[in-house]
Amino acid sequence: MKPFATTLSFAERMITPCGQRTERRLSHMRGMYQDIAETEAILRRDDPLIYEVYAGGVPEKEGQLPHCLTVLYPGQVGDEYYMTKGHFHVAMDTAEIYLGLEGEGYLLMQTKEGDSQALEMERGTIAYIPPYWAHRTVNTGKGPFVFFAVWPGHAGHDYGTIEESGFLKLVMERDGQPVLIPNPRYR
Ligand code: M6P
Ligand code: ZN
Repeated sequence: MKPFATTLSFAERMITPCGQRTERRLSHMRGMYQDIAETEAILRRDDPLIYEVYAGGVPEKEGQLPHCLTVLYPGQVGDEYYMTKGHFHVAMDTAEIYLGLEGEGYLLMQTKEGDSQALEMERGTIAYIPPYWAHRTVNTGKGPFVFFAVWPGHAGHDYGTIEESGFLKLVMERDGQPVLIPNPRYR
């Protein structure tokens, strides 16, 4: 492999050239939002784009540092703000760094032992996700929440655990403000 550089376009909210662009629509997140009836009602009308991920083109291999740009759009399913699926790393003892670039939101984290933490993120926030912590971002702002992420190449994405158990905390709008509440469906 040879050294290379790519361009993070702040205006266009993308990395060029981009290794791979992944689109997550509401239909890819069925059952992840609290209000399942509202999810299905929205899906009968439309399939909104929740977020996009632009990969920087580095292979997910030991020794490498894959990185990407995530653009999480503003919106809600019922009272719950748009969010990413969230994941643990398959290699649990691997960390990750997020750098906030635009907009605002929360970084929700939790361990399999039931510890939970939420960090507020905005432009300039460097958030450190330690080994063993699952991570999900939530957009609580009016515009796109955009952040850059870097993680070890052998980490791998485990989505199944979160699909089954959910996150400990939900980020909901109450009286126009984001509030964190315990997830009644967490298992
Ligand atoms: C961040 C990183 C990526 C991740 C993306 C979207 O940019 O953690 O590895 O893919 O967010 O989150 P998710 O994979 O949970 O949908
Ligand atoms: Zn990760």
